[in-house]
Amino acid sequence: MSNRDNNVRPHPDYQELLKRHPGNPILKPEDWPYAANSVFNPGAIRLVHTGEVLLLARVEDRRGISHLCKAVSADGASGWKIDSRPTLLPDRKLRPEELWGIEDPRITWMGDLGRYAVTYTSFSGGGPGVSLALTDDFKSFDHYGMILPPEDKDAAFFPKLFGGHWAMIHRPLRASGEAHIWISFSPDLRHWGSHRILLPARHGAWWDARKIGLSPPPIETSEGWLLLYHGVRTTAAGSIYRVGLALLDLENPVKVIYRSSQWIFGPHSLYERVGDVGDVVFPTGFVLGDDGDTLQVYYGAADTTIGVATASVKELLAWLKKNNYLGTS
Ligand code: BMA
Repeated sequence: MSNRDNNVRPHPDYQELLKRHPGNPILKPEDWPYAANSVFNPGAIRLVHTGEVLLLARVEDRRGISHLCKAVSADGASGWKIDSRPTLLPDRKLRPEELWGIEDPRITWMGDLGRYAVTYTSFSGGGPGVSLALTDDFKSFDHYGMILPPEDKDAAFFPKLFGGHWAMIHRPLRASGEAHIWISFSPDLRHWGSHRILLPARHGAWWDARKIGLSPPPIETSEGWLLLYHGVRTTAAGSIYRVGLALLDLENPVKVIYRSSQWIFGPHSLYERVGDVGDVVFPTGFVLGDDGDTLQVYYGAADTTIGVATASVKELLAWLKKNNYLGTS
């Protein structure tokens, strides 16, 4: 542990682009209506019909197996109504690929389908892969099963079609331990192809060397698709999970326009530094405010609790342009 805690602010030269909510962590295992070891890495969406914020949290029990549970709030920070029972449980009989649980959901509203898509990690006997379920109400789910085999995770859909094809970002892992961010396309959400690397991990001492992955689903802005992505820095004391930015072309999302040189958000406060897995901030969801600019970013803190931080899309884009470096070395 370093001396960084809740009371120590970053140097003023570092612009604080993501501002932590003063009530963080906003959701903790103690808040759950039933026994939970940890609640973290939530998918997030603003419900189309009510405007409420819905989180689908990863809940880990004391066997080590995760399931998903929803929490709904009017302002996205307080007054959470949490399901009294798990919302989506792994089912090892019906879906054997969910043997060791389901984790880290991302949610996209698919306007053309009029349904929500939940992409999540299924922890199978052969490793983690990407699964998909569609839902109208977060009560019943249409399961598509595992759509990308192990090892793959950190997947989310774009909300729109590109030339008649759906697009998904995901993160396969190589046997060497290296992991880049990929993009793939599908005519039907079930069969995926045209795979290619979108953002390669950097090399050497970089904050995002060797292993990176998508954080929340892509955010549509007037200048392109804004990505928040996590980089994993391996140190003698363990891994540090931090978050950077990239911007993709609006019409052609395989084209990367900018990529941040520095990270914009890292483990800093005590609840991010200490927990089941210390030094982890892991954003998995966002909602955009009515002003079309204010982002609420939801993240897992130290694989134990859930935090929210606020950012301005305009500020993020302006900063990204000034801190752009597309190289990898
Ligand atoms: C990653 C993910 C997350 C987790 C993070 C830190 O590999 O699988 O579920 O938050 O590790 O432990």
